[in-house]
Amino acid sequence: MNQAVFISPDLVSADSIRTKFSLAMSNMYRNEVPAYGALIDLVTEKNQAQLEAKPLLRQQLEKVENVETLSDQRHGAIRIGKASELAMMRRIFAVMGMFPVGYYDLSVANVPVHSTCFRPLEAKSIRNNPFRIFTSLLRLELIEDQQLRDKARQVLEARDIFSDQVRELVSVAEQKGGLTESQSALFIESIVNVFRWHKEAAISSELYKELLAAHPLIADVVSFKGPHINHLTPRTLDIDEVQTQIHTTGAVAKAVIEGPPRRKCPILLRQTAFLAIKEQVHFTDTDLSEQNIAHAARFGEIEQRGCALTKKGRDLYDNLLVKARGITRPLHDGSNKTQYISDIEQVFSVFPDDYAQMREQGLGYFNYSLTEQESGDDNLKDCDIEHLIARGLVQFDPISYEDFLPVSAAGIFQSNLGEQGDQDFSQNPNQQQFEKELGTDVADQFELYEQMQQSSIDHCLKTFSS
Ligand code: OOG
Ligand code: NI
Repeated sequence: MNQAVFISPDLVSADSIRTKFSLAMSNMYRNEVPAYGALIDLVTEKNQAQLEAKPLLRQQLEKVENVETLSDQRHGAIRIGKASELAMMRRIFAVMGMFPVGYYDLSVANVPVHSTCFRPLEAKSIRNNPFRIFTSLLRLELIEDQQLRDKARQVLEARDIFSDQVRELVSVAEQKGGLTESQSALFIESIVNVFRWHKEAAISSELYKELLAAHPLIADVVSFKGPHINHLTPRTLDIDEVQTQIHTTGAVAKAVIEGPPRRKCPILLRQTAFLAIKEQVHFTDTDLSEQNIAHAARFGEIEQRGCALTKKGRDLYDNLLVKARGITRPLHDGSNKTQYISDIEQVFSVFPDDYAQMREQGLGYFNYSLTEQESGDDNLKDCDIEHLIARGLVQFDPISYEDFLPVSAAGIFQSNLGEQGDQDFSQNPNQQQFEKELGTDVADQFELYEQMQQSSIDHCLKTFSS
């Protein structure tokens, strides 16, 4: 929308729609995948125990976020099949205050998709509710077998994953600048329906097997009538502890935690998951009573987030990760897990595990705020932020990383895809094409963190300059 629209007072905020949507997704997924409900309960219980045992941690968290909703889920993921679906997703997520940030090329990891993360952009909206959706678009053009590519394209071209109600409500929101309470309830209900599981496949079991052989991910996207949410992810305060307990949900834990090793001062994002459950699917050529093909797609994940890194910090992280994985590549069966953990910890020992040092070396982004200390009568008008910190008037806290990590995402994809199929995909980014199909450019994560940091600095300086 280019024109300024008149926002009527009976419209609800995009943040509140996102919050209700996240909750509705959680309820739907708990019902459909009971192990996910068990995982949320486990995470909630462990987070509660941490908060009770560590009042200091609670205090720190309260400064930057809403502790009441700590154990709510933080992200989910969908995989979609064609450009028009991606463009519509962009419009849908915008109604909930979620905008595309970052471009992820997963072909490097032998997964034929490229992705973005739809998420809130501003500190205030993130604090209200950080829920984000990792959204991947299948890249049919990467399938070598032309016949198979054409068959898959035909199936996808024929499908329409959005109801008329979805389209109408999105148009209303765009025209009016938002939705009323009752429209938003209808909107959430109709969007949750888009992401439901469909037991009845859109294709024959024969085509399913062909697609599966090409790549399990292609089968997952093409076979179904809609882009089922493939996982949701609550946030844990101690991912190492919860990892050892995932089996109590009745599911099987992924072998290793993705991302940086355990640290005193967490950085970026650590994730682990339970492996996808196998679900019976009815194909167009199978009798409903003949249930012999089980598809593994839906799983549950947990995440622990830490400090967002600057370009310099991120380059260091990426280099250390490559080095660690060069020494020991973690195997899916977990057989070299102990070795991998010891190697990655060793390699990362050069990354300072201290926020003050990370800040001094320009590795992380921080939020600056005033301390309780009185400034006295001194004239601090032209002081810079370092001086104010040295005087104890300003403090800094890490800005939380809100995005994803491509190597970790690939690890999550792969742990659930089983055998990788016949074809090797090689690195093949095409951000331009992705943005064209999305209908807009994706935002740059570094710019967003930089702005958050700078506005906190400006706020502090302004206080002393008047
Ligand atoms: C998405 C995997 C990426 C994460 O947490 O890194 C992701 C997928 O499997 O579709 O969600
Ligand atoms: Ni995930």
